[in-house]
Amino acid sequence: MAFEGLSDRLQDVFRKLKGKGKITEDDVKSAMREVRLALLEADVNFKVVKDFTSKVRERAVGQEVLTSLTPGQQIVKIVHDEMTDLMGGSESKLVLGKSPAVIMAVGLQGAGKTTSAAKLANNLLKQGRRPLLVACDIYRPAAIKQLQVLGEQINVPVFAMGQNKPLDIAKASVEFAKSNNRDIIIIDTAGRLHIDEELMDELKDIKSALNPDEILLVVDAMTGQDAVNIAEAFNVDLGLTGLILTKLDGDSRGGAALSAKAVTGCPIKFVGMGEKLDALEVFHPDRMASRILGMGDVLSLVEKAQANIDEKKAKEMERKIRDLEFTLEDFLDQLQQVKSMGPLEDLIGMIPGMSKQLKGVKPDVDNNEIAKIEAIIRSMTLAERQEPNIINGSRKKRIARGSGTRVQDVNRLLKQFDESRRMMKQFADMGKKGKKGGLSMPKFPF
Ligand SMILES: Nc1nc2c(ncn2[C@@H]2O[C@H](COP(=O)(O)OP(=O)(O)O)[C@@H](O)[C@H]2O)c(=O)[nH]1
Ligand SMILES: [Mg+2]
Repeated sequence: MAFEGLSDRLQDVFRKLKGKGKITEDDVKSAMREVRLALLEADVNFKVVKDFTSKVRERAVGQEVLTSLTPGQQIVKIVHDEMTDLMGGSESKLVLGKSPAVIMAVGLQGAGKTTSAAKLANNLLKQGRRPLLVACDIYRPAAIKQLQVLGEQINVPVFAMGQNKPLDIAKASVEFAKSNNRDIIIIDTAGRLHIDEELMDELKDIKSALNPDEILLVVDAMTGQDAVNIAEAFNVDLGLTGLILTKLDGDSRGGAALSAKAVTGCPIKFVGMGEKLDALEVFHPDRMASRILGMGDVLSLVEKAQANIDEKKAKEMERKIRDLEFTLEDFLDQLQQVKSMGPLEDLIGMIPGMSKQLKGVKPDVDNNEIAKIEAIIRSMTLAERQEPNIINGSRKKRIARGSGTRVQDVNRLLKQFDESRRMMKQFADMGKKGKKGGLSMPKFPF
């Protein structure tokens, strides 16, 4: 995960302050000196660092005293707020006007344009839009093929015209979108190893012809300050509307995420968190600041859970729980959903305090535990899943044999299931009495 070094160092700084009942100006000064070093080491632009620390120092020294916080917590809060501000304050949404709306992905070679274009199409598709991917990187035949393969994976059509001029392809794609009822065009453009004039001219021509709603620069977070310099250059020539910062799942030091907005004025709109096509996240400055400061990222966690749990199914589940109709079959279904949220390691990293504690601990156990439970339920007949009471001794033996587990394991699962079913009913009843009454996530017995 990116930011690890920065995150650790900042947490050390704050730990020193936390125990203190009173914080002197000297404490603040020395803390800010360490924050400054930590940021510079994370490859944050030095001018940005200077502004940042002086803002924090000013607020920390002349701070309004919040009675609910200790002085140490107040400084953490000030740093958090200023860091949020630094990264743009609040989320910058895509602004898509006309139909078809046009999004252009630009950037250097290898930054992640093609992948991000497909990820973005995938996100928009999930929001009920009808995107069209357009292959304007004509210089390598493999680039067109790459986009076509990705498009196929997510069921989004790809408009390609071989090695025709990118400008002509872009123009033709608008007509194609209109006659094929696609409402968003996402143009994957060519990149070079360095910024060059010929490429810039090509991009400018496409821009003037299509008047894109969004021109998103895709930059690799691993390139640190270089990413910011690249962004500045593209912005001067093209007028960017936002950035997509990729490879934040790698061990980037984080400098690009922290400096980009301040240096270029362009907000980061999305971050790439992996090679898979669902690994593009909306960038939330406040959550990113929380993550960097080791405050966890509860909101992202909640959102992730929500996106993966089918709303309708959840409602139906809630009703079943309330009426005690919740069966092992449903339980299995929910396990699938939890699994679809991704590896437990990722989720754990987002829970406050957990990432630090669990560093180096392999949560394999839990994944194995899930696999075991799944195997046991799969070895049951449908009748058994729906009416666990009928599972007697000989049935248990059969189930254990079928799932490669022991009778004790089957017993434990049945007991846990029974307990959690009772607990869930209590929660559901409580929810019903409360204002909203929504069980968004079931409680699991492990
Ligand atoms: N780990 C990781 N890899 C990424 C991410 N985005 C892109 N990549 C990888 O980076 C490489 C270059 O991506 P590509 O989309 O072809 O770059 P392009 O030349 O700008 O079109 C590919 O191997 C991608 O799988 C990301 O967010 N995380
Ligand atoms: Mg490409």
